[in-house]
Amino acid sequence: MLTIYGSGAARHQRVVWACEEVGAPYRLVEIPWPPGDDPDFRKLNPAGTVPLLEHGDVRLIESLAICEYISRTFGGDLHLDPGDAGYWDYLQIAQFGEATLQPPQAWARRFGARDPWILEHARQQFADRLDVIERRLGDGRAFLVADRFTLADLSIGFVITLSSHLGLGDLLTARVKAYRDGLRLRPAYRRAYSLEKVE
Ligand SMILES: N[C@@H](CCC(=O)N[C@@H](CS)C(=O)NCC(=O)O)C(=O)O
Repeated sequence: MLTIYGSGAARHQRVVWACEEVGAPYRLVEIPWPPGDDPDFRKLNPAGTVPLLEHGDVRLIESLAICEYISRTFGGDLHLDPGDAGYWDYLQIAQFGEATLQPPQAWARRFGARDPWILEHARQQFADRLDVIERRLGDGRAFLVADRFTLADLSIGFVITLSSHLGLGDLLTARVKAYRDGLRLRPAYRRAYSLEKVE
């Protein structure tokens, strides 16, 4: 049994989604926001961030590393291996979701209400970075790499799903919205986000 620590609408949703995709058993421990204010949680993760995964002796604190651990440990096919066709694309797009596409969203969320310049800058940066995904989807593909659902989709899907709730949804192009809507129809996504229906 995996133990996933999460808080509100945060990156632990990637991990729950990955568990649902591969059928990994898990329990979700919700802690109040901000997680770093909980001294007991800080003992487990000094960074004070969620997600945190505990599984036996394994303790991991990076959402994408956790998702890959889950895929590899529970026989999932969410990951690619070096040597597989599309591996470098897979690696880059999965990391792009967390390292490049997500930060402007965080700036908007955290500082946007306080400073209009930061909000505008964050919106512009988000739109520019999203263009990488828009172009990739330009040939009509359903998944970002390897003709199947992978952690690249899960990484990007988490960010673009959240963007609508953070006032950035208007920056999603029609093509990106269609891609997002396809991901949201996945049974595992619906279970992870407890959606009765896709709006
Ligand atoms: N790169 C890390 C980022 C973890 C992270 O920053 N998580 C946010 C929630 S989405 C957090 O816990 N922030 C705590 C805070 O802002 O106080 C990952 O992908 O897991």
